[in-house]
Amino acid sequence: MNIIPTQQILGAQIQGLDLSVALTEPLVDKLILALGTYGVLEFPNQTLTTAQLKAFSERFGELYVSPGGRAQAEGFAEVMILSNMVQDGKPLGLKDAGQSWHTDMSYSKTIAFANVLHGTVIPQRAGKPLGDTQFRNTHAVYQDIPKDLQTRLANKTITHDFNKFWDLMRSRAGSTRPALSEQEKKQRPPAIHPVFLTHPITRQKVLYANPGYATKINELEPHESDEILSYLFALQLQEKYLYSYQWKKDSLLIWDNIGTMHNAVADYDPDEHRYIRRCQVMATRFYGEQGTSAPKLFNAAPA
Ligand SMILES: O=C(O)CCC(=O)C(=O)O
Ligand SMILES: [Fe+2]
Repeated sequence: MNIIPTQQILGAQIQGLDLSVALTEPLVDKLILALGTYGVLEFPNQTLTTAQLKAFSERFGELYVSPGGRAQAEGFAEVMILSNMVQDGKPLGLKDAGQSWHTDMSYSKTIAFANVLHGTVIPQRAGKPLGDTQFRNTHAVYQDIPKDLQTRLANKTITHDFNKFWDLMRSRAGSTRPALSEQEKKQRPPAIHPVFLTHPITRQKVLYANPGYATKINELEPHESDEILSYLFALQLQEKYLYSYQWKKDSLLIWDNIGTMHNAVADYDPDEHRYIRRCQVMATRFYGEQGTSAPKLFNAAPA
């Protein structure tokens, strides 16, 4: 296996692995270390059945099953389809997933660790791929927060709410997202996490405050909370933290949901097709009863 860093703020390409066959545990541990270090890993030229994608993803931790059952791959509750394609009048998947800056599952008590996506149909125009997935480096953002603010927010927490992102997406022109039912709202109550998390792999601090789900800093007056959240959102949206991943057909991408936040670029039309299968790996291996305030740090098994 070769790890080729992009030399940008995030990202590395992993060469020389066939992900359709089971990897050894030391190799998986090396990938977990690389994921913490580079935030986004691309594995080019992978041919994977849905069962193989699930089997590979499971090596990183427990897989998420969406309670609504939306856009599931047939026969695989843990695999979701991201696609704008329609067959016999039926959408093949979710067509507008993640189209604004967010961190997967920050609204959940059990947060997400890694998202695994395998892209088999990538839209193109004039020879250029469309539908990039963009990332920002939350380790680098933390480093740039002024020391006095780091200290002030060190013991503060943020409420993350699933409804915030859903309502934002619904308010967009052309959205076909239905309003959430009372039951769906109950299935995803808001969650509270520290403003800064200790990353379980790098052991460094990250800012955990994404614009998609973060609604308030719980210990501050509302006007102060609004002011500081706006500041933190603007800070992390600076260009210097940005890495834009341009999709290649048959690439598999894994990203770390603790050390990055992301955005799916909606720059393609309905007849420019995209088809990606996805497994969400939850961070249960790092967070026990204490939740996100006390991570179990990652230790690679001896090779
Ligand atoms: O489709 C993409 O590029 C990313 C969508 C997204 O936000 C996700 O899968 O979590
Ligand atoms: Fe996402």
